[in-house]
Amino acid sequence: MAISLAGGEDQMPIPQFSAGASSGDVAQALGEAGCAVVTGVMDAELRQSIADELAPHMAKARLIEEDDPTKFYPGHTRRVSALVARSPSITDRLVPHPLSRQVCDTHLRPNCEHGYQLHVSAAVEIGPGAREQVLHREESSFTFFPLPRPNIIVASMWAMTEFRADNGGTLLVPGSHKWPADRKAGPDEILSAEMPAGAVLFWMGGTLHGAGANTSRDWRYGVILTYSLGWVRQEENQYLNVPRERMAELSPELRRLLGFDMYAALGFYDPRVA
Ligand SMILES: O=C(O)CCC(=O)C(=O)O
Ligand SMILES: [Fe+2]
Repeated sequence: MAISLAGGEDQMPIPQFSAGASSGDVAQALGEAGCAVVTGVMDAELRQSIADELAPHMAKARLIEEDDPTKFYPGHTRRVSALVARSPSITDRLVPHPLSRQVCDTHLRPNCEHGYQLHVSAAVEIGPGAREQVLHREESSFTFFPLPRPNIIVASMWAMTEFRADNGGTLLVPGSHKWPADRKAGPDEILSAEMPAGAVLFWMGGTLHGAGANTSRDWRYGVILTYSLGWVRQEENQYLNVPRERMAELSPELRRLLGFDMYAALGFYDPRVA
């Protein structure tokens, strides 16, 4: 599929901010465009710590060598989830990042008075030769609720390396979070979220997006953290992906954010057993 960096004449661009921008402005732009990039929010030291913590897991992750066009995950890619179990730096510094909190406070909190939760954690490397991922919406598990519906998910992608149109940078369709479910994106409506290493990209649960094709020689590396309303089931099963001992070490705030808490009457437990 051809992608256009500038987009068609009528296509709104992906809003871009730098680190000092007001998080309220970022959240507002995200609500309007369905996506937004903020540069300079993850320094080289933090990226290195994350890369070091994940390196043994990435090395063991099955590299999907052969592409199967019927599969959601393209070939020549590597994915590792359970990042709370595997990376203290992601757990402590990215999952509860103030910018993510602000964006989720704006776009999720109004629909979940008792709080939102981590929905998915995944590190994704896109290798040379990877094809485009099919465009999709993170909210596709929740189509039971008719449109227009309250926002259920906010997604973020933390750039460990540069994201470019030629190395598998995430493709986005700005504005598509307000489209009817069956409207298809034309080539002029699909933009690549180009961003330097250390940036973060946010998108709404209803925004069409997917990993781009990698026609370069470089690997594109990003950390996906998505958040959902506290009353829906998490896509990644944190109860099984976070070992009990690790969970016990976390602050009450972080435990709540990971979904290890009651949401009103949901998820009750007996502390004498748990
Ligand atoms: O890797 C990317 O750029 C996007 C991946 C994605 O959207 C997904 O796996 O749900
Ligand atoms: Fe996705």
